[in-house]
Amino acid sequence: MSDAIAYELVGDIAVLAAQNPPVNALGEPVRTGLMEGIERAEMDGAKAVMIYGEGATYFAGADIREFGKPPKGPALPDVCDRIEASPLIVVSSMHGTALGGGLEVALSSHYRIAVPKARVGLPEVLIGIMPGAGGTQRLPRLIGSEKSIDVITTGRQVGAKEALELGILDRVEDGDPREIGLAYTKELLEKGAERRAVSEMPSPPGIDFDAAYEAVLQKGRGQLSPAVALRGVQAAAELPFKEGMKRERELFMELMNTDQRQGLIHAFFSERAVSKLPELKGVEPRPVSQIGVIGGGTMGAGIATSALLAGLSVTMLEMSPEAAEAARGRIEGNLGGALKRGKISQAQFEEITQKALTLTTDYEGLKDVDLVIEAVFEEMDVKKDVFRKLDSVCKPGAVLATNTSYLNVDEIAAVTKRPEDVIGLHYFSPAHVMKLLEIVVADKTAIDVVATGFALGKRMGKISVRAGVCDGFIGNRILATYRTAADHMILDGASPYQIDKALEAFGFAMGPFAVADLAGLDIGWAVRKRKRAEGLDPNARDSSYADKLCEAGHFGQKTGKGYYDYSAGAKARVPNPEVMPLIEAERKEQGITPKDFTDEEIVRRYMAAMVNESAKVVGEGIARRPLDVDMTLLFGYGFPRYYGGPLKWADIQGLDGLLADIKRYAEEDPHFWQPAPLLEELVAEGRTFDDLNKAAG
Ligand code: T1G
Repeated sequence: MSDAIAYELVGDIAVLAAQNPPVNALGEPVRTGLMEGIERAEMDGAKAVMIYGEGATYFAGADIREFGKPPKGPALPDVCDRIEASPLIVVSSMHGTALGGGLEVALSSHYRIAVPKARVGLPEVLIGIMPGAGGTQRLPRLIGSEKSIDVITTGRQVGAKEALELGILDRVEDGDPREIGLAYTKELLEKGAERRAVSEMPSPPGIDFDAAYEAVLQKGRGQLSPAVALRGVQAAAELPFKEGMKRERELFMELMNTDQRQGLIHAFFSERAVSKLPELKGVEPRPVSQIGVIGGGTMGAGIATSALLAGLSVTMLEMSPEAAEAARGRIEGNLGGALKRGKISQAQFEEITQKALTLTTDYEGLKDVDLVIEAVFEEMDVKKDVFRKLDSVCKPGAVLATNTSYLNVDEIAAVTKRPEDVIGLHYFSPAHVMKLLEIVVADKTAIDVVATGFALGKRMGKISVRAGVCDGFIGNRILATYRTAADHMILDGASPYQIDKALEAFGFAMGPFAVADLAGLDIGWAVRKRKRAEGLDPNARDSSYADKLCEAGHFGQKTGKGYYDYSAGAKARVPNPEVMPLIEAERKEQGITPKDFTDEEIVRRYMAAMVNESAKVVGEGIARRPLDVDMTLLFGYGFPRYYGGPLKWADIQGLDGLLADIKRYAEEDPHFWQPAPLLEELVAEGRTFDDLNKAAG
């Protein structure tokens, strides 16, 4: 008997307990154990079988680590069919998260009970595939086509209460999953309940599947799995069960062979691996329960909101009572959003705003905090002044963090007597919504301060990425490069509107110029002025058309005009007629004869610039691994998740082709298109970025 499923006969009931921590994934030993357990129960003359999970959860799905490897042991659809076909009554008792193949095992049982906190779902589309063990055939027979399309194409988790109302569960009862499972099975036996095979239930009525398919495809913004999964639900309505299962298998294998499956599974494992650094193994973070935030503007208020929602107490320091009150207003506005979305209750809102949040205008108010995050004006002298004051006020061992988005954290640390306590915590606006946190480790930052940063990030629900010190750290440095590639294409003949459209067709929610309008064109203007003041390389291409747009007072959405004219609303995407004349004048001034770009060429250049800079960032050790760059771009810059990130995308495209493109582009502009040494090395050795991820452990 496989030890992944424990077998025990309790009276007439055979109990099968999953023992495969941490999530009872349905790996080969578990599937074999289930097959053996059902057979043994029948041999033992049991009257019923009760299946449940030991530890954190009922089965949380197939073992994703098996994908792409040769199949071993019984296939899950066969295990489900064997469970359902048993002449004994089979009951599943669920807790934790019964997801994917886990829910499919439960659906092949004859009765389903769960504890109130249990959640069920078919999240396969989130990793680029679809239910492949009967979920698209059994669920619609229980809850109908439309509700199945919602559950399956969103991959959302369904709470026990809703699952009961939908008809997925037969009963919800508090208690220990084993106990409530046994009690319910006994009750069914006493009542003489019959086996109840879902596959023998009638097919659900059909709907306009083609219209539903189009709607789901549109919403997926290029992601295939939700729409393909919907065709599985359609098969349940139109075909007998066995044919429907064959159709499900065909569609499942179609998705299993897509690049998007590789990209989404890379994202799944990488978002967990990115915050696990070998150097932090066994390092104790410093205890943090009270934090200080300096500066209550959009960023500071967002950071304070995120910390308050994570159960920390926050002292907000502003320069005047009025500014402090304005900060309180922003924080309460953010919390009001959480209240409206049901993330917090009214009582929690009051507790947070009346007790956990303290305002002060005096640095003394920070003398007892465990950690301070400074979010003041992005100006080095201003930040240095703040850190001198913190150095004199904060208690020994307090962590002193800067939220700077590009300034040199070593330089800031150097003005304190405790550089080992200084770190960068770069949040992304709005800080209580965006999941990315760049943890910028300066030369002298102590290892337990790094561990403290990661512990704080985890507590705030962030995806934390370790970054080294350079201009723009990981994300903004790479952004600056691919944005420059877009600007060069404008000078050479493409329009901002064509570039936005091409990149939105590639999968970005918004193209770079629409994003710039949203963030504010004055930000890019300030960066260009700073870089010119620092001294531009004479070989670097520069342009002034965007500065002229700002000089005319057009900062994007916040002023009503930027690349687009927002008088008809943001969605209308009406080009601002003042833009193209500025661009045409610039081309003439620079003696450029504009050329046509295909959308494909636009995407290729844009991505080549992104990949090349990403390879430099990894090669220089600013990012620990390629997956760190992938997670930064996914969680901070809207990179389409189904590609897995720019470096996963590059691996799938083929690094040799990308390097060849870069070398070709370098013939026109050798300064901008200098191939990354790491990219050249990988191509020469026939290795991939994923090889580096694996080598990093
Ligand atoms: N397979 C393999 N490993 C898994 C796994 C899985 N399904 N789920 C989690 N892990 C690992 C995870 O990588 C981490 O490892 C550890 O378990 C704890 O996970 C036929 C084909 C269940 C809600 O998509 O959503 O069924 O980092 O940190 O926050 O139709 O894990 O410790 O080494 O996420 O408590 C469908 C995916 C599969 C569920 C728990 N199922 N998992 O969250 O812990 S496809 C899923 C989750 C399928 C069938 C198809 C979450 C969780 P490590 P964790 P958590």
